[in-house]
Amino acid sequence: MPLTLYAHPLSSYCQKVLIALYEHDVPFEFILLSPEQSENEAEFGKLWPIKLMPILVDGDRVIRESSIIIEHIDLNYANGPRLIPQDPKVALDVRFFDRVFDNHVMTHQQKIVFDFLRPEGAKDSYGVTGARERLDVAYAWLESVLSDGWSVGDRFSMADCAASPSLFYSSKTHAFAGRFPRLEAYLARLEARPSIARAREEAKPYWKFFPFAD
Ligand SMILES: N[C@@H](CCC(=O)N[C@@H](CS)C(=O)NCC(=O)O)C(=O)O
Repeated sequence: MPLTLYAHPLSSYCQKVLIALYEHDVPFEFILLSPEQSENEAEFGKLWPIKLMPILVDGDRVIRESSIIIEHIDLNYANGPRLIPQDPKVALDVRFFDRVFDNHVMTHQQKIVFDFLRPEGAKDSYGVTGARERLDVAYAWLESVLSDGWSVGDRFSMADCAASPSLFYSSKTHAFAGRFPRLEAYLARLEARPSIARAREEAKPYWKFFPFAD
């Protein structure tokens, strides 16, 4: 039975999973989640009442949470080098960096975007200032640990799938160009990767909906 991904091309966490699917060249059906496709949204809500995309349906299994989806793809459909290395110690590093990009970059950059979308009178400038401060701390830490390769050594991994949308979007919401050269160079390497370029290309028709689009 083919895999089915419920997602939207502009969503950062969906891009994270799309990159993994493209890395392994896994065929799947894409179900677009958007207000215009209410039947898709209704089905999605039944499969995952928390309603955070993406989710992957594989036969009678529903897999939620982007990192778990990538682990599932890597475990069952790997086609080429694994995104979670089989050496458990290296795998732990990959999972750690995956958490860093999700929790300490993506979360704060999303806070800035969601606050921008709030109506006047409901904005949280204190929270946004804190998010920007935390991003600067995360950027500085990443700058101090990143090498000239990927997040974990010289092997592309799940951590890089997470890094790509996190850093791409945060570079728009809270710029690091000119301040953190290693981070900037790492994002450029990510953007040149074919799986990532493809995900980015597919998001282009929706780019106008991103409030910090340039
Ligand atoms: N921890 C989740 C986060 C997923 C997430 O935040 N998805 C966003 C899109 S990037 C979403 O569905 N937002 C819809 C909403 O907040 O209502 C994961 O890793 O899959």
